[in-house]
Amino acid sequence: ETYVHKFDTPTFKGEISVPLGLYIDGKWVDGSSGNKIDVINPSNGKLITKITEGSPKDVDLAVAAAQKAFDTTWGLHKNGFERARLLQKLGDLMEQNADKLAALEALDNGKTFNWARTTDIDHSIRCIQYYAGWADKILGQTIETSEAKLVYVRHEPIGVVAQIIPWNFPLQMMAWKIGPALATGCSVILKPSEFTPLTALFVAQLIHEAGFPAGSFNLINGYGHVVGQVLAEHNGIEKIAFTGSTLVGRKIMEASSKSNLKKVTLELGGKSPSIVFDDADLEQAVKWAAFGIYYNHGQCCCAGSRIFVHEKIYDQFMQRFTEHTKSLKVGDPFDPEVYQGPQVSQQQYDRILSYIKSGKEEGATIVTGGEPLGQEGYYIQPTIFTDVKPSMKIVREEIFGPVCVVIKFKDDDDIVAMANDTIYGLAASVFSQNVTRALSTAHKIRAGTVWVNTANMLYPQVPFGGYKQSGIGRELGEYALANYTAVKAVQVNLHLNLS
Ligand code: TXE
Repeated sequence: ETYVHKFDTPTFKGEISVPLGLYIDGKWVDGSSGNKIDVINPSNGKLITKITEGSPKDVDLAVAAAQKAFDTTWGLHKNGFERARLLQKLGDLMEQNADKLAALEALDNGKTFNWARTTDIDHSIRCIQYYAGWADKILGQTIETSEAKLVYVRHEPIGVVAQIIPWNFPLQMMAWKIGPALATGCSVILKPSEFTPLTALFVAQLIHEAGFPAGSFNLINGYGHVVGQVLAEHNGIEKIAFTGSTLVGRKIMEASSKSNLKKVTLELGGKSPSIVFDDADLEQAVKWAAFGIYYNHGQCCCAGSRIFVHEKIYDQFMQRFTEHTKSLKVGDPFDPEVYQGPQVSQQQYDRILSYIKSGKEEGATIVTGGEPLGQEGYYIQPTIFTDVKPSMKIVREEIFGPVCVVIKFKDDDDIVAMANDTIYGLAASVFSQNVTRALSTAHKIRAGTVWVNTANMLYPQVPFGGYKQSGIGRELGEYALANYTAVKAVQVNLHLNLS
C-alpha cells in the first residue's frame, strides 16, 4: 500500500509516493497486528495518512531476517568495497530525490522546505557518502609481542543492531545511524519516530533500489513503548543506538541490562549554554545565539537555550537580540519567507506552552513572545525570558521549543560554573574575539561539542555526543565506527622455538 501526496506550494510542486508498510527481509509487508498509526500534519493538525503499526511479532521477523542476512549475504560476506558501492548508490539516489525528501520532511515535521533542503537533506546525503568512504577502510592492527607470535586485531561488524530515532531531524538521524552501521557490515532494524515516519519510509525504498541484500536493512514503524521497548529487550539484538529523551534513554539501558547486555549508545537531551563575553563581535554573537536557539524551532538536542551575557554589553545585546527575535517570521513551512514552522506535534506544543506558563508563574519576565500563534497548527512565538533564577524549571529543564533564558554574568571565573550547572553536557557556544579567553573557556566546559563564535554546526566527519546525562558514546566521524564493530585479537603461535 502506498500513499500519494500532491504538493502545490510556492517551494515545491509535484506528487510523492510513500510506502506505508513495514520493510522486512527486503519486502514491504503489512504487519501482523493490522493496526495503523495516524500521521498528522503539524501545520494544521489534520491527518495526512496512516502507516502500519509494527508489533512484537514483526520485530521477531525482522531480527530473524537481519541475522540471516548477517550470516549469509551481509556482515563478513560482503566486502568493504561492495558495501561502499551500495552506500554510494544510496547517496546518489537520495541526491536525485533531494527535493522530494525536503518536501516530505516539511510536510511531516513542520520544518521549512528551504531549511530541510539545505540542512537536513544535504547533510544526510553527505553523511551517507562519508560512511561509504569508510566501508573499505575498516582497519585493525598488528601488535608486536614476540618474534614467535603473530598478533593481529580485527574490527568485525557487531551483528544485528537496532536503531531508535526521534522526530526532530527524521532523515538526518536515520543517516547518522545507518551510515556507520551499514558501512561496517551490521544488519539494521530501524524504528523511526511514530510522529515523523515519512522520509524514512521513502528512503527505505531507495535502499531497496540501491540493491542492499534482503534483511541487511529493515524498518519497523511503531510506538516507543511497544516496538521500541521490544527492540531494547530483544535477545537477538547485539547493539542498540538511541536518540531521544533522557527518560527513555534510561529505559533502554535498563532493558539492555535486564536482557542480553546489548551494547548501548545514547544521544539524549541538553540545556546548552551560549556565553557572550564583552569582547565578542556583537552582531555575530546575536546572529549565532539566535540560530543556536531558534534553528529548527528550538527542537535541537544541542539548542543553546541558556544565553549568558556579560554585564558590560548586556543592554546592547538584549536590544539587538530582541529585535532579531521579533523579526523571525513564523508560518507555513512551504512559504519561502518563513523562518520558523510549527512545532512537531500537539504533545510538544502543549509541553512547550506549559514550560512558558511555569516560567511566568515562577516570576520570570517575558521580553518577547510567550504565546501560541494562529488559528490552527502547532505554532509558538519565539520567546525570550529574563529575570530568571537558577532553580527555575525553564533554566534547568530541556524545553525543546523556541524559548530561551538570558542571564547576566560578571566575571570569567563565575561563568564556567554557571554554564556547567546542569545535568546535561551536549554542547556550548562561546563568543569572544580573544582567543585565549575563548579557548580556555571552551576547555573548561563539560560538553561534547564547544562552538567558538558559531553555533549548531555539524559535519559528518566531526564526532558528536554528550558528557554527563546527555548520553553515552559518540556519533559521526571515525568514532561512530567503534559503536558498530567488535574488536577481536587473534594470537598465532609461529612455532619458531623462540621465547
Ligand atoms: O521523546 P522520546 P518524545 C526530548 C525533548 C522532548 C522530549 C520528549 O526534550 O521534549 O524528549 O519527546 C522512542 N523504549 N527529545 O516523547 O519518547 C519513540 O518512539 C524504546 C530530545 O518524543 O524519547 C521515538 O522513536 N523506545 C531528542 C524515540 O524513542 C522508545 C529528540 C524518541 O522519543 C520508548 C527527541 C521506549 N520505552 C526528544 N519510548 C534529542 N536528543 O535530540 C519512546 N521511544
